[in-house]
Amino acid sequence: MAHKKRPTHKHTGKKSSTVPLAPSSKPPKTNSPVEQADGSPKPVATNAGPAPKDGGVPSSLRTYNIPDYRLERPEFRIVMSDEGANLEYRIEGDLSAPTPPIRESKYLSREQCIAIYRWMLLNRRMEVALENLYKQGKVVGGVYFGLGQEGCSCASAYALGPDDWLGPMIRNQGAMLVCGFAARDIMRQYMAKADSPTWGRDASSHFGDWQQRNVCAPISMLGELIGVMAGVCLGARLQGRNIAALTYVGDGGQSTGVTYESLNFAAVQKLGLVLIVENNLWGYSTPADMQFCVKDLAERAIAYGIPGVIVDGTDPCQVYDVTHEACERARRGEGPTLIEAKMMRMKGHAIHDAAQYVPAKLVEYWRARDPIARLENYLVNVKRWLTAEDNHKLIEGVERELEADREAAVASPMPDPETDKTHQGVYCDPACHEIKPKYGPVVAKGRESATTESKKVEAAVHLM
Ligand SMILES: Cc1ncc(C[n+]2csc(CCOP(=O)(O)OP(=O)(O)O)c2C)c(N)n1
Ligand SMILES: [Mg+2]
Repeated sequence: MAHKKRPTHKHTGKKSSTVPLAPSSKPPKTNSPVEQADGSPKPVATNAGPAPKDGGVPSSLRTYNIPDYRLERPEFRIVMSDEGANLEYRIEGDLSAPTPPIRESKYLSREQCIAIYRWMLLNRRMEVALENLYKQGKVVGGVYFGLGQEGCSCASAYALGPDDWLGPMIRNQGAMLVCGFAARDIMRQYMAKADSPTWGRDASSHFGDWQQRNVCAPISMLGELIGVMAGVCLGARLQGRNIAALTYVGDGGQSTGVTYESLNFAAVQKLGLVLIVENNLWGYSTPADMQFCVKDLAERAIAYGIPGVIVDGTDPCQVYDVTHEACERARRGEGPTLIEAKMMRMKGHAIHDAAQYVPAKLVEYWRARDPIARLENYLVNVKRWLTAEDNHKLIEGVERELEADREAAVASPMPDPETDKTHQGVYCDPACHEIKPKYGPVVAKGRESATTESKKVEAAVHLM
């Protein structure tokens, strides 16, 4: 595996809030009735129960709030009509609302916003290139896309610090770019080339880099990566450090048993897991409305006893701000956060799926909320942080980089099983590499009592 040091994203010194997930900056003007007078989001009240006759809250009923940063709250449902060959999904509700603006970030500087925009562009253009490579017969297996989800993927990874970890899933190729993989690494991987991150042994997204970039490989069994990332946090904790570990699960995958077990474990142990539930409205061809009964998946946080928050997954500023605050919480040792990012998967499940089951009106609605077009408009026309000419140059730069990477990846050799003696091993053996703690000697430490004297013990835990 080619190792490259994990890039770090310098913060501009804009201070973070110590109150987790409570926005204070003035958002852009909007007609949307989703804000309170001070500009903070009107929380979603859940589990309120019937109001008592005198207007007070009865002591037996509890009320929970989930902050919701979105600047619009679309109200529609995807319902199934008919059956068999006539099965059809249709929309019930209103899809006529105008596209909301980008919410002003509390933390991101001009340079950082532009950097995220560039990552998103690279993410998208790389996936277009991958689609073409597939059509040219150069890809071994399928291709997965994060179209429409680039803002969520790139802006969340951008919030990670140098000691934090990433556990990407299939829609998070953008996050892998942000965390130091090059487009050519991802392209080589899809083409199963000899110099791909797994030397041609896997032909899609199952690769990471635990040595340099702090990236755990995706796990196809949905939800399983959450426990691994909780384990990474626990490993770091045993070495005396609280870190943030960011991972993702879909609206479908979040229903798995292991998601519950892992998040509950992280909550109880106060591990720095940052879980983004990518609610992209579809799990394969099943609409989210047919997968669960809660209105918002962030509500699930209540049952774990951790903070939950809703963001517009097509607004990178919202995604960055909540992920940044969740990471800070994690690094302070305050435990996990569940972030629900609402958006739509704008292609089929993978390249083989034409997604004809998705109602055209829904595609139109979300296309108007394209994260790249909106951020571009925000940077060029709203903030005037990029001139049209600079934007043009930036796009050209991305295209040049991508073309060079595409050419390099195509020119890479295929593996030769006969002659490749170095990379035959599928499993690690003791001679393969040394497994050692990353942050320091393992210390046994009481979770709650920082005053308990730490006891140094032999490194008994094999991390990763
Ligand atoms: C435990 C488990 N069950 C089923 C699958 C098969 N599977 C792979 S992707 C997928 C749909 C996932 O939908 P979602 O979690 O919403 O993620 P999205 O593809 O929308 O990003 C399914 C059912 C799996 N990989 N793992
Ligand atoms: Mg989904």
